[in-house]
Amino acid sequence: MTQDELKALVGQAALDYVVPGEIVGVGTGSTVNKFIDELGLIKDRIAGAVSSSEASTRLLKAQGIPVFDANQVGELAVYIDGADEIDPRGHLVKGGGAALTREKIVAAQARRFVCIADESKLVDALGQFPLPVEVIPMAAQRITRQFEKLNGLATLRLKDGKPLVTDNGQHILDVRGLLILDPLGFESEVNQWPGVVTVGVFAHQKADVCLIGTADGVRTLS
Ligand code: ABF
Repeated sequence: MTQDELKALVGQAALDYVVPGEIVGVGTGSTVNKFIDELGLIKDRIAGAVSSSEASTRLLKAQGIPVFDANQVGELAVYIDGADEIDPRGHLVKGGGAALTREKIVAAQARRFVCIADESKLVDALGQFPLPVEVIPMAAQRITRQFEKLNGLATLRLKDGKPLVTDNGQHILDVRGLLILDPLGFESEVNQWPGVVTVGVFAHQKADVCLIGTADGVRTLS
């Protein structure tokens, strides 16, 4: 099966975790886009969605699914989102889609975080994928120097030759060369560096269930 078919497989499997009549937390990325397509087919069985990005909001609205602001709703039953890396304990690297801040916010609002991904995302330890970190622009150089002390090489993410600006008006550093053996400790450490908005390690907000698309079907890790 192609990677796209594996993404479609888990996008459909995630429907099993949608609670009828509830508002669904929806992530960002190409795998989640497959889930949004499936959600559109059952839109009459849900109350709507809380979205983690402007991109997902556009796709949800195109499916005729009402989109609520996070402040309009209380606890969500479930949050469905992809990832760039998944370790054996469900700790994630996220942010390849530049939506990590709102993703972490909506994940924190849900009772259950279901991560959907193809098997290429499974790793023994986080860090091979360049770690996304959303930063306040004025702090980028100092944060870059702090990552150098951890043997990390941070580069500013560009789009059309200019610094990418996130939905929150901030910039993204992608950090190469890290080996994150203590995701919880690493997330806590980097989170408190001045100017860091969100670090793309989801350990405090790790996935409760991972649906992994494989050639033999969907593997459920929990
Ligand atoms: C999003 O899913 C991002 O945090 C992560 O980078 C992305 C993975 O994208 P894809 O499903 O396209 O591989 O939540």
